[in-house]
Amino acid sequence: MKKTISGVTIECIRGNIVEQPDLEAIVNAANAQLRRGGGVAGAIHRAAGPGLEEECRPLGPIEPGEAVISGGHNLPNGHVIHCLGPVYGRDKPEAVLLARCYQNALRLADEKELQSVGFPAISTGIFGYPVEEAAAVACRTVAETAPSLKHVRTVRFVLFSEADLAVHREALAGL
Ligand code: AR6
Repeated sequence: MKKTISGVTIECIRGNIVEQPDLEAIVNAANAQLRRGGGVAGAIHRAAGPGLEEECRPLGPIEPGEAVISGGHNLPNGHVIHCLGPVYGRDKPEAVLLARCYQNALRLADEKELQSVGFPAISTGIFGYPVEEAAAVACRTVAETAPSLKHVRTVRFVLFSEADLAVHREALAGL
């Protein structure tokens, strides 16, 4: 499933965020301290090696909606963009903070003149954001940000489950 908006191709696939070697940057669903953690963060730190945590330590803590960029270390991707998503029911307004993650991540990628970025479904795991709501925010925000991007040409949503893929496909189709 692909859609091109203002020259930016937005696609949804089922897969693992750490197995996207053709992307210049992948996005981490991070914790405030930018430490290893579980879920996406655990997978990224495991694949990247200890150098990633070392590089990230002085960049944190970050606030919900914020994003910072680091190298990819042992990952096939040159860069990792670490976003702190909102904890659903605690960090409000959730939709604004989640949208800010996508905006800030895309802005950082564009500033680095990167052409391709992969996102997991930020906040929809341990942070408890319902995936239908999160997918709508994610797709809408990428589409709204697309016209301002000068370098980013591919945005890939990488979903872990078939169910999450279906939800994102629907959100993308509905744009
Ligand atoms: N590739 C793609 N998606 C994945 C992967 C993977 N390897 N692993 C999990 N997912 P989560 P959050 C999916 O919990 O809700 C961490 O401990 C997962 O099924 O990683 O933002 C951090 O340290 C879910 O749909 O992120 C933070 O403390 C989505 O990715 C906290 O969790 C996000 O799940 C962040 O929680």
